Amino acid sequence: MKRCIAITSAAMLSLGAAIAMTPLSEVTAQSATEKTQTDTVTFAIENMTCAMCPITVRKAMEGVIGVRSVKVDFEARTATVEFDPNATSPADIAAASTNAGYPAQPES
Ligand SMILES: [Cu+2]
Repeated sequence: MKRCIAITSAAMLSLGAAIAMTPLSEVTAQSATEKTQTDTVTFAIENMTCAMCPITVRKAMEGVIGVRSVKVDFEARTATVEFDPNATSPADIAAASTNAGYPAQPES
């Protein structure tokens, strides 16, 4: 089973530092259910000035078909979005927030 270990290591490396903190169980669950794929992207959000702004951003992003969950961090000025990559894209999600008055940029 040396081969399996090598493949796993390569996959882990390619995931990069940002996703390295993801619990292994979550990664396994995602690859096991490829048909219901979920991507997670964090967006930098501009113009959030008060506690109500994150709610507007969240509602705008949740209105995009394919978006599964939105977590807005007011302090960090970010929104972390889980979505079905077969139904929508980071560009569409960013556009929804931008159209609501909060320009969003996917972070890489
Ligand atoms: Cu506000």
